[in-house]
Amino acid sequence: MKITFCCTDTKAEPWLQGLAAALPGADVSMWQPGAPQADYAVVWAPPQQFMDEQAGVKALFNIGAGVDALLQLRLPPDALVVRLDDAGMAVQMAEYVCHAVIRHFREFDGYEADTKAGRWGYRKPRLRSDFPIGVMGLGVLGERVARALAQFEFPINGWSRSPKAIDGVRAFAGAEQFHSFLAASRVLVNLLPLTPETANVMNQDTLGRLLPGGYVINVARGAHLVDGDLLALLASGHVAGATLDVFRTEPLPADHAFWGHPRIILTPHTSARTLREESIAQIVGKIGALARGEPIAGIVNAGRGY
Ligand code: NDP
Ligand code: OXD
Repeated sequence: MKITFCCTDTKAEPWLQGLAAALPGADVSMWQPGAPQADYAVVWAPPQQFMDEQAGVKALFNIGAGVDALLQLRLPPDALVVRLDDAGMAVQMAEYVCHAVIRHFREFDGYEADTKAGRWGYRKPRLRSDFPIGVMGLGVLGERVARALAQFEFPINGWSRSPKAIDGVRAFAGAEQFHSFLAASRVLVNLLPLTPETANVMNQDTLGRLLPGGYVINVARGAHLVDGDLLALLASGHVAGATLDVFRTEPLPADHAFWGHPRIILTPHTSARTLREESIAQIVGKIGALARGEPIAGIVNAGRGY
């Protein structure tokens, strides 16, 4: 069996070694233009030339959960597109979002500023019931995040395409329930895939529907958020602050207004990192299942975009 590896911005050697160790007998190599046809491909943002040359692969294993970059390419018509399905990302996402919510809700930045200035002062405790949290996207990551937040006894709303039943989560579904979902939420967490339907989903109109003093946590993709609309809502006070992990252009350009904004916390696309060992184990397990003709999780529906 031949495995080709073509991942931009990724240190290839440990992946090649890990895949080779987990698939004894397989020929695992880094893709180069003109390389022979492989059976399976492990990819992250490969060039179009890779797709054109490797048109006979049976499956493309994306080493991330989001496939928006991959689906912009012309893909081999018969190849399965398989995304990472948790592989250690869900717990990281839950940590990140719970941290962001609690930091805001408990006003830890204010306390830090106070204590740095030598001030011993109390703030009036906020009521959890005043901080309903809306989680957009209740898939592998969103459901885990919603369940983790529910453990802290916040009211949780969840929004997805199809209806869900998750303990502790008030579920909304489809375009027709989107506005009610927003109107019932003060904190908005984005865990949608980036598709033509979800691009720019956080804009002046939608963020304007959150309860006043809203808080925005974007951990999905930068193109979900209209940057200027968030800045305007921060300036008007309708949105109190934001924690942003993803941006339209990454790295975030040095002159972008988000840098240094007093009410925006930034991180460099790090809320849930791909963990190599877990990911290799998952991909190798799926290659084995496909070879045995068994079903696998994480197959992308290209028409739906995720
Ligand atoms: P899933 O595919 O498991 O879940 C997607 C969810 O979004 C589903 O609940 C789906 O609804 C819902 N959804 C999709 N389209 C719509 C729509 N038009 N309206 C309403 N709901 C919709 O994805 P994951 O949870 O694994 O990942 C989510 C995203 O997180 C990834 O696509 C990626 O962009 C991002 N990500 C970011 C990382 C980071 O480090 N910042 C790391 C990993 C992922 P339904 O269930 O009904 O299909
Ligand atoms: C992913 C990501 O999609 O890292 O996995 O953003």
